[in-house]
Amino acid sequence: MNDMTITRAEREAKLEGMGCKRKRVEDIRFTQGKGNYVDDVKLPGMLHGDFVRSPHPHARIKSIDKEKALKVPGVLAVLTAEDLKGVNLAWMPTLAGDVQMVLADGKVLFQNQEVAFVVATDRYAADDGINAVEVEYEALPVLVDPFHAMDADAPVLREDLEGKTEGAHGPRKHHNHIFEWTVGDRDLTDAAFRKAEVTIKEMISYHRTHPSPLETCQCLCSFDKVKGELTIYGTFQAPHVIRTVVALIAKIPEHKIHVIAPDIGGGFGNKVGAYPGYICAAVASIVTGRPVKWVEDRIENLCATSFARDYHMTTEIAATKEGKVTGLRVHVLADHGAFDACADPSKWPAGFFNIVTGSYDFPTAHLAVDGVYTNKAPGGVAYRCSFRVTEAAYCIERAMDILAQKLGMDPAELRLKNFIRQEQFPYHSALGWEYDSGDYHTAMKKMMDTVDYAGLRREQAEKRAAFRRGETREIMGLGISFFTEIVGAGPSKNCDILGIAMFDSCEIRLHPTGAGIARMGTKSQGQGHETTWAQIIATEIGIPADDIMVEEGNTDTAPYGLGTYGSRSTPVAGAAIAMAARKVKAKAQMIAAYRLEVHEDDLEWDIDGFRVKGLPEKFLGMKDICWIAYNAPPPGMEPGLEAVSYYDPPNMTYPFGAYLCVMDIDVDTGVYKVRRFYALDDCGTRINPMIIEGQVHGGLTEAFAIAMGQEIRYDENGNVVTGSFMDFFLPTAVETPHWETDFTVTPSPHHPIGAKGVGESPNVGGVPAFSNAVNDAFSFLGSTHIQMPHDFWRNWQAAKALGAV
Ligand code: MCN
Ligand code: CUM
Repeated sequence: MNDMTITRAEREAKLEGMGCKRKRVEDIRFTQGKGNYVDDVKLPGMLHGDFVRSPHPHARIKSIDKEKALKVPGVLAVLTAEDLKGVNLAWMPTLAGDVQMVLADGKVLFQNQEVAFVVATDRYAADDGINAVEVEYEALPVLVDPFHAMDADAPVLREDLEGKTEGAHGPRKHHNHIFEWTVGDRDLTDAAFRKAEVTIKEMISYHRTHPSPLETCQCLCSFDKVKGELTIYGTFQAPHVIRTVVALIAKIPEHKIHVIAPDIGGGFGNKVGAYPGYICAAVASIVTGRPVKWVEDRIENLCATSFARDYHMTTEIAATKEGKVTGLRVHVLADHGAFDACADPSKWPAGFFNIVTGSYDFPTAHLAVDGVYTNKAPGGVAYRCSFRVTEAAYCIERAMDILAQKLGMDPAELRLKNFIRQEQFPYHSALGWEYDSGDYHTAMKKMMDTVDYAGLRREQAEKRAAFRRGETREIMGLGISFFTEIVGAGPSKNCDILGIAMFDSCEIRLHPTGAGIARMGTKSQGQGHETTWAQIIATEIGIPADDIMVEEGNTDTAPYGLGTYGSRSTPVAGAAIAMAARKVKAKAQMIAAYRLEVHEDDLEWDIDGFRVKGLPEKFLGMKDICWIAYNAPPPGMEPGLEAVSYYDPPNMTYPFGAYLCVMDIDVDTGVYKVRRFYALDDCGTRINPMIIEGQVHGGLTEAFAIAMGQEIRYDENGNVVTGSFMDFFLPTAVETPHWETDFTVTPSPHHPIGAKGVGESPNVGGVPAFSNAVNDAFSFLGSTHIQMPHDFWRNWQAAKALGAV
């Protein structure tokens, strides 16, 4: 019966549904040290594996001598490529259609490459074993600079591809070439450039970097010889995909593989791919008959598992002298390292980089991407990136500022002039996407009003004048970024991973007493899914979020899904949750109609139950309906109340945002200070504003790190020189600026609850804001583009080169 003693608002508040700043339920265990991570899982008889890694970036392996290592107390086995060949696992397929060595086969192609896997009774013995393995190398010429990868005399890196003129994505032009990917209309774009009144051209590099989850990559494999079953605990962002890949390459029936991703201490894309450690631990478990754990250390994580970016983007814009853009031409040189192990949907060798037209109405555009091999670690894409959208946003947002500078126009004004207008949505971009919804002018103006943009520009003009008069050594920069993202891979018509369509799923099962469990194909690594998914269900079916348990990450119980990355969970699984909830609700409505003795159509939904239209006292709450479903369902109806939905989205979602960074730089030291950072995000319907804010804070901090210093750098001999937290910039609370967040709400028209993704937006939008701030600060001294990362030393170098020091 309806509880008439509480108000509608109170009933609604009790649900803690969508829009509520519900506190994160998972934090109860995390803040008490009760999380359960892979390294917390300990199985009887468990062994530990660790890698012998190459000190050389490019060398032939003359010999590997295991003899001494096998005599080290505690060492049980040493695996090399020769051993893996016996089970056909010396090489493994990558998600990008390439193959990758699991253990060095004949030669090594990057520093710290996996050469041998030592298995021992504990980690210390494994480490002693590693030091006792004797490997004889013959150094080969090293290729570091991607711009020389396709030189006629460039060393041959991939001997396994010798003579192969076709790659996974078409013809190869050179022995170090991986693919060329082109999109757009070349002739129309060339014509636009011929007619242009103003053009700009700049080579904009987005340097190589790496995510830094607190928990590194790791797994625990346990093969049960009697049952023929393999259980893998791992830090996996996409557990089902791992299960399918293992079934395909290890030839174990898929139902006999149990993949469990327990709590994950951050992923940021680092845990999408498959790494040699997983294969070696599995093989070692099969060989020894005992569980084998592999846990990376920090240096291994930074140097060997999936890097990010390394895109070198030659960018040209054609425009009228009034500042209307007429064409965009981009050529990308993509450094993929030794193997193309990019984690993209299979058909997209450069991810969704063709979102590079950004938020602007470009009538025509052309894009070409060349992927090349170098002697660097493989990987690509991972790191809060939504498949190269980060690179694309940086490219266009930097280029728009360069164009504004050439036109002598304010960069905000140039953007306002070229935005896709609200009435143009759904908008078809020149490079092939259909943007679902947006209201860019409103967001931009809200940003400009809130920060007093005009006032900041006046202050900057005064500071510049004072600098010229020699009254100050500080310069001021305003960095605008207006980004459009594309997230929610994806519609099966254009997205798959190794042939599996990129849908996602949800199964909701309500119990007799009105509580329930929901299971998804996604896997939270810190995004708070246990909190937010229950909120969607609460609003959809009127059961309080606290009464819904959310479970992810166990392939035996979760419905098949493609996992969490590319901010796809809300756009895809979030939709599946709403659809499954609606199926449950439809059955509940039949039960209510039967109980209330009316036709279903005479019922209306009212917060937490059904009411007979026009008869407010005739009400049946969802909790009661749950009981009835198990106790006395209508005749002919199956008992129980549950549903599953596999959701294939009709389109992706296009969140956007307007960011502004105000920065002061001391030219004599290069020391910068982020005085203010404002971030307005529009991710459509907001499920949990507090979680969104947390996502934005985290993503902005990563963007700050990347733009201002974080880098995986190689010296000219191929040595990694930033392979530990001593040299790799990881901002702490001391360096991190204060974040101001704001929002507008433009729902996605095709998503059941109107929500778009948000997790990656702050990284996508943040990097150009920081870099534009630095570039804007220096622009009045005559510079057009300074490459990232903008650390103190490089800022000082820039000031010196411009004659300011
Ligand atoms: N959300 C919301 N309302 C919206 C959109 C999202 O309340 N309109 C909430 C969601 O319910 C979810 C969170 O925000 O709890 C992030 O949702 P979404 O944008 O769909 O992104 P995913 O859940 O798919 O997470 C992936 C994204 C990626 S790709 C990286 S990389 C990243 C990120 O999330 N890695 C993270 N944020 C991270 N945050 C933490 N703590 N740890 C990581 O490893
Ligand atoms: Cu590319 S980082 Mo996130 O997609 O897991």
